[in-house]
Amino acid sequence: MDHPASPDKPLSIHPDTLAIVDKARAEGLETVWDRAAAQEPQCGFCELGLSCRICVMGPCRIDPFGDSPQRGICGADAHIMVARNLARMIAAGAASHSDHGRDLVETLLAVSESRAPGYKIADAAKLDRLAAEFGVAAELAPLAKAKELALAMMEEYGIKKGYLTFTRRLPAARLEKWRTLGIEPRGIDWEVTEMMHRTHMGVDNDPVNLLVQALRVALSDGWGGSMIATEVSDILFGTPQPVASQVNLGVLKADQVNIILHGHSPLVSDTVAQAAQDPQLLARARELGAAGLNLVGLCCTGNEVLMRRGIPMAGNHLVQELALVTGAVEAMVVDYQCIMPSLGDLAACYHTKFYSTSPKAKFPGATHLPFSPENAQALGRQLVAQAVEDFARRRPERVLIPVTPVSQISGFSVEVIQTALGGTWDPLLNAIKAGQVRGAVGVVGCNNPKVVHDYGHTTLTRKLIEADILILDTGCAAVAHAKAGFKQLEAAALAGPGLRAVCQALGIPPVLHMGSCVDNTRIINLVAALAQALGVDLDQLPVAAAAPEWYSEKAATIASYAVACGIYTVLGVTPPVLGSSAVTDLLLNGLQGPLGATFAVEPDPAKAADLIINHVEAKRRALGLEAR
Ligand code: BF8
Ligand code: SF4
Repeated sequence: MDHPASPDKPLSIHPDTLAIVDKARAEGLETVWDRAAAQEPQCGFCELGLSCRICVMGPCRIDPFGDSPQRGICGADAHIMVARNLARMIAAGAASHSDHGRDLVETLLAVSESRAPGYKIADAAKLDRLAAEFGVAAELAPLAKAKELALAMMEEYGIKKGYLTFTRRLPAARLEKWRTLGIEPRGIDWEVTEMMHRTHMGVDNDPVNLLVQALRVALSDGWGGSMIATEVSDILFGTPQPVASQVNLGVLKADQVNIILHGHSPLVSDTVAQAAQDPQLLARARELGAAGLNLVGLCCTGNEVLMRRGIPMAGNHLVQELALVTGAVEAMVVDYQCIMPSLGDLAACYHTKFYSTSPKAKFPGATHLPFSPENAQALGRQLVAQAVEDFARRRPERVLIPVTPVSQISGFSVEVIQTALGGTWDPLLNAIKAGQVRGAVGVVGCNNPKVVHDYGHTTLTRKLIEADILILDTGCAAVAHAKAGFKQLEAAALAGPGLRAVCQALGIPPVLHMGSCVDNTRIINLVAALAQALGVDLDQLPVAAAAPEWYSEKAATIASYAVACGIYTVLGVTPPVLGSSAVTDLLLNGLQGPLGATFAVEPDPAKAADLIINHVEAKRRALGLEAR
């Protein structure tokens, strides 16, 4: 374990988190940190990737010290075992994002057929742009165009077409590298399915061949499923624009009905947000003594509604349980991904109702209200109406909202950044060329109880902005940064003199929130656009990525597509690969030749910052730019 959990060590850098962990302990409630401690010591075989339960001849494990056993029962050695495990992890991450994207496409189709009363085409200009990209006739009326686009996007999931349309946004040199290596993605479901096939017992037993396919799976996520999720969400809910909001547990209100939107999809949360504006429901809340209806977000559903509606953010991954322990929540509404199965038990300790809404994701202790495009509007209203009634059941003596919120600016889509620059990338490229902005880094990903909560994100990012590096963030990292105040205009003062001047001239913070984890595709689109504008491949740019506190299979997939795009990527938590020298060497060194980028692992975020700064300066030097 990189950062052993210990009762003597602070669990988090944030006062709201620490205060509510104390409350949970005082009330005898278990949280993620207690369960992490109870798992100690974690399995050393599994940490190294040297355990396998792919088939029931096993489970098998391999002795990392060279003693027996050195092979699984089928004969798989350490390299095969580690590569198969990592490949399956990446396939699961790609499947998660891509299945989320599929839900958006199905809803777009339902809208086009007038079957989805809670949804509409919110950004017709974006619909037009995407329709053109997918070869849909420009003269079609909006709904007919939406239908053709939805059907064309469905083909990206299949096996007929053989390539992904969004990859055509990339420089030809990058596509050529992928073709040479055999990793140009052919179809979203195709790549995931083939990966699962190849990791079945007795199929692909060449670690390099397995990992090459794992990169292709990751790219089918980045330039396929995730990108579809982002782009269709923009069509249905609007392309994000800069929006002022707030963050931390202080966004919960002691005198209001509090509803938390948690998970990853904007589909359900948007209809709840619509219902929360219903004057009748607001009047009923007032009748029951509430001052208003307060929606707040958690995790990436929170990022979706923050980016587009300015709904404040209660917290990130490790705060999800604590939000319930405030005792101030009438309803937690979840869809899927990163939702702890412990939430039902915690909700039951209070008056809180816990609602699961996806037919794909049920939870213990949850009231299951399956949403569909057809019923979403009605169910959104039902949820808000019930939450209002439950306000009367709240026990004020059990409520603790320990802090006041921090302000933040969010909503930096690629479109917004380009508009802020005057419609061209030149001002940003000129600032990079002049050395005012040294480069740009995506700091993304999760929380993990192995790392002091949000210490990795904030330590890394603080050092990078001091070094005049612009930060683009998403997911739980974005929440960490917002809580630290990095998303305020005043945060320009924390940046080095060059970046500070650029931020002040443009009226932006030094850390730009680009959205949820599927919205990491906004970052790769931005990097691809900069490469195109400069006439270089992506690996030549002074850019990098980091996931200082990652935990999830999805994060492994994102990191893999970043590297396959040519973006140097530093992980703060060691992936389970050290049991194979061949796999470890491939990830840390072997991809440099074919892809121009590698992974690095550095648990200390201050040292990770140094790695990244050195990388950015080296890339500047190679481009003939002034370097430090
Ligand atoms: O997709 S950053 S903990 S909430 S996996 Fe999950 Fe990680 Fe958060 Fe969003 Ni992304
Ligand atoms: Fe063991 Fe091989 Fe089965 Fe894995 S696939 S559990 S190593 S026999």
